[in-house]
Amino acid sequence: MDSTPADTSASAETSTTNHPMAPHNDIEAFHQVLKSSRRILALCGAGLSASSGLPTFRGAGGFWRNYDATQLATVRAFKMDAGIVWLFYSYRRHLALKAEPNMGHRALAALARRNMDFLCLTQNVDNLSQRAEHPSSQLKSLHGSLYDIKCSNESCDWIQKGNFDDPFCAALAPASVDMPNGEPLPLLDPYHRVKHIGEDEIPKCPQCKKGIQRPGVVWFGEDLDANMMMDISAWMRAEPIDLMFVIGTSAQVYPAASYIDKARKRGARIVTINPEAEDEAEMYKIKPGDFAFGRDAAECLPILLEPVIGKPDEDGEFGMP
Ligand code: BJW
Repeated sequence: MDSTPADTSASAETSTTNHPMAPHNDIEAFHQVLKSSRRILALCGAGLSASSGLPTFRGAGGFWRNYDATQLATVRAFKMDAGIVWLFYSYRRHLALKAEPNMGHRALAALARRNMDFLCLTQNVDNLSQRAEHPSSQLKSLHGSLYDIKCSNESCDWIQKGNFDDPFCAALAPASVDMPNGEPLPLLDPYHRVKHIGEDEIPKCPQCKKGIQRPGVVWFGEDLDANMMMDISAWMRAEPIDLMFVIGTSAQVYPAASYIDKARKRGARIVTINPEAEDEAEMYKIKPGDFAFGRDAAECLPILLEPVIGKPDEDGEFGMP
């Protein structure tokens, strides 16, 4: 049990009729709220996978070679240089294949197995929640998957699910190199020249034979899957929401971030888990009745969810309900 001293800030002391007073980082108080919560939503971001060794998008680690990762996640970048964008995604496919789901992924998966009314929205494309055996009906991958492949021709609907080829194709082999003794991968050094990869070296779409294959992720300016969005809206409208977890996300990208306010309007108390959550600049986001834990998600989620999922066994498994 955490022994963090009770917070005495103004926001933590505020209370409303619906939300009894509780310090924002009081684990005992959070456990009481969790035990009385049935409909639970989560929004996850790159910080959930940080402890598995996968870089986040913004802040430290948000650069790949000398490119801003968010600038590479665009149709424009792919049209300008499909080869460099594919190298970025091939590297991330390789890294995520080697990574292991952490205790945060496992704890959320265990919560889902125990509570059919828990829905998890993940912005992550790394497949780690799936590998932690999060039930697929309770997991919505808002931004697609590194392991889905689509056609770059907007009028072609070809999609291949679950392609784990590593390297994805011969030209992308430099992104799948494992260096001895933890030496840095030459590809990551911006001063290391990489051979230009032409579009003719990237596999063509087998259906339309016009477009080249591209990662099945959602880039800026692209719509999220319409059926998935409708499912999420239906879930949110069906009944009030008791609690929403906001885990390891900067909540800067829409429509993902908009689910926080939507859940709040449906009655949810918000619990944020993010090392920055208790920074002074972030405290204004904590409304009366909310919780915020400025900690690593992998370390914190098992503690927060313990009243529902129990303690993990020696293999780090929460077992079946
Ligand atoms: C830890 C930790 C530890 C570290 N434990 N935590 C409304 C207003 C304004 C703009 C828009 C709007 N609606 C739509 C837009 C446009 C745009 C948008 O949101 N722009 C913003 C930049 C303002 N959105 C879109 O274009 C979306 N499409 C869309 O809306 O279509 C309709 C439309 C089209 C055109 C115009 C208008 C509407 C699509 C968004 C797709 C985002 N795609 C990416 C790439 C996916 C593929 C890939 O992975 O490469 O998704 S961008 C990138 O950001 C990726 C992420 O999923 C996403 C969110 O990032 P995330 O996960 O929050 O990561 P970070 O790095 O930002 O934060 C990590 C956090 O973890 C930090 O806070 C750390 O502190 C924390 N952390 N260690 C816990 N151990």
